[in-house]
Amino acid sequence: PGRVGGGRVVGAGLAGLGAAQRLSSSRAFPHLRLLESTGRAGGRVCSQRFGSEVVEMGAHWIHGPSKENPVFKLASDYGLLDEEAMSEENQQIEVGGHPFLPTVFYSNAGRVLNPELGEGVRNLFSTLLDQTCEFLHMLQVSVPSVGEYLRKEIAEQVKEWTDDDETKWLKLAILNTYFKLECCVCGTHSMDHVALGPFGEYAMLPGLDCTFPGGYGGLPDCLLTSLPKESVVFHKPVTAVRWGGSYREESQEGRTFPVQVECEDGERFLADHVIVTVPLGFLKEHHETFIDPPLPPQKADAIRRLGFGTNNKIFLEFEQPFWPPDCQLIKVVWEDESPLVEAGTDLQACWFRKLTCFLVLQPPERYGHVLCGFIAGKESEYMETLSDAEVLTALTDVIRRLAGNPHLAPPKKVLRSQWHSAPYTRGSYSYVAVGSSGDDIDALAQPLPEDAADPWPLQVLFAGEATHRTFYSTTHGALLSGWREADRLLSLYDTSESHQHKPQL
Ligand code: 6YU
Repeated sequence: PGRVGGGRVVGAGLAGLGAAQRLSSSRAFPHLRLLESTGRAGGRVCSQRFGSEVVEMGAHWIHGPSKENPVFKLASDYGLLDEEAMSEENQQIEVGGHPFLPTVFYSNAGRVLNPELGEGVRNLFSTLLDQTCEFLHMLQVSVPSVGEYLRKEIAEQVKEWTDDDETKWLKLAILNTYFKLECCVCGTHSMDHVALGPFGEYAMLPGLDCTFPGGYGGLPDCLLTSLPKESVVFHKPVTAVRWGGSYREESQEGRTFPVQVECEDGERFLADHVIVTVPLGFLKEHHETFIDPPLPPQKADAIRRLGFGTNNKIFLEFEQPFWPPDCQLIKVVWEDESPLVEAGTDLQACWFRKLTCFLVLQPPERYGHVLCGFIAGKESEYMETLSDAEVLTALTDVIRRLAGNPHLAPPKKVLRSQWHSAPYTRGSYSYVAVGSSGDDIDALAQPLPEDAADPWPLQVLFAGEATHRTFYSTTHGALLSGWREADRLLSLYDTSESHQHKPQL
C-alpha cells in the first residue's frame, strides 16, 4: 500500500543523517541507502581521542543553543547536554555570536597586554562588525568586502585617537588579531574575500554557545543508531550521479529509474531520487564530473562563486600551564602587525603568525592543560602539509615568545585537524564570498531537474550546510537542510497520487 520510491542519500554528515532519518521513518522509502565515503558518520562533526579525553576536530559549539535550534533540541532529547546548557537562563542569553570568555592577551614580545586595552579593542571591532548589517540588501556598496569596510572605518578612527604612539600601535596589533579571529569564524583566508552586502544575512539564535560533554560525535552516533542497519553503507565513495536517464535494473524487469549513482568500487545504485550532501569544497573540485549531465550554469556558477575556506584546530597538551588559572582564552598579538599594513606572504617563514588564539579546554581537572589553537586561511592549509614535529617546533617557539620564557617546556603532545587535505571535504565551511550572494546559496539548493513539470521530478536534491541561506557554516544549518530536502521529497509522495510516474522498488 502507498507509493514507494528508490531513495539514495550521499554523505553521512548531519545533513545526510537528518535526511535519511526522516525518509526512513516514512513508508515511501523502504529501501533507502545512505552512502558514505569514509568509515564513519558525522563528517565535519568529528570527536577524536586526545590522550584520555575527547576533543573536537570539527564543529565545537552549538551556536545559539535555544528552542529554535534543531541541533540543541535533538541533543537535549538524546540527553547529550549538561544541565547548565539546557537551563532556561542559558537559552536566553544573547551574545550576538561572540560569547565572552575570560581572556588574556599575550604578545610576541613576551608581555601580557593591559586587559582594558584588549577589551576596548574588542568592543570597537564588534561595533564595526555589527555595522556591516546596514548594508544588507543594498544594491550598491562602497566597498565589496567586509575586510575593506572594516579597514576603511579603522583608518578613519585612527585619525581621532589621542593615545600615545605605542598604545596606537598596540591597538592596531590587537585589531589585527581580531581580523584573524574573524577569518576563523568565517572560514576564510582574508576578510577581504567575504562579501559585505550579504554579510548580515547570516542569522544568530539566542543562547550561550555550549559544547557536548561527551563529544559532539554523540549526535551523529544517535542519528545513525536510529537508522535501519542495512541502510548505511560506509567506505562507499560516490564518483558520479547520472540523472535524466533511463536505467534498468537487471533483476527487476520492466522497472526503470532516472538516476544512477556510481561508486568508486564500481558498484551502481539505481534511484528515483538522490539527496547529495557532499561539502561545497568537494563540489568545487568535482562537480563537472560528479553530476552528469552537468549542472545548469546558474548552479555551476553558484558553486564557483560561493566561498569555502579552511579553519583548523591545533591541540597542544602541556605538563604545566603558562597561563593563569582563570584564563579560558589566550589571544595572540604580534606587536608589529596592523590591519592597515599588508601581511607577509612567505608561508614557510610566517604561517604560525596566522594562529589567532588558544582556547583553554575546560575544565582542567578533566582535560589537564590542553590548548586548542585556531588558524584559518592559506597559512592553515600550509600547516596541513607539515609534519606533527614541524608544527610542534614552530608552536613551541611561538609559545616561548608569548610566555617570555625561552626555556619553557615544549608541549607534550600535538594533534591537529587537516580539513583542506581531507579529500571528501576540501576545507572547513562555506561563506558568502565577494561576487556571490544569498541567491547563490538558494541556487545551489535547487533540485534537478529544474523543470517542475518534468515527468521524473526531484531526481537530484541538494543539502548540506552550504545550502542554507541564513545558517550556512553551522551544524544546525546542515541538519535543517537535510530535513528540508527530505520533506521536499516526502511531499511529492504525499501529493502525487494522480502523478503518472509511479516508482516502486
Ligand atoms: C557549528 C561550530 N565549528 C569547526 C571546524 C569545522 C566545521 N562547523 P559534512 O561534511 O559534515 O558531511 C558530508 C559527508 O559527505 C561527509 O561525511 C563526507 O565524507 C561525505 N562525502 C563527501 N564526498 C562524498 C562522496 N563522493 N561519496 C560519499 N560520501 C561523500 N558548526 O555549528 N559549530 O562550532 C563549528 C567548526 C574546524 C571543519 C565547524 C561548526 C561547521 C559544521 O561542522 C558543518 O557546518 C556541518 O557539520 C556540515 O554538515 P554537512 O552534513 O553539511 O557536511 C556572518 C557570518 C559568518 C558565518 N559563520 C559564522 C558561524 C561560525 C561557524 N562556526 C564554526 C566554528 C567551529 C569552531
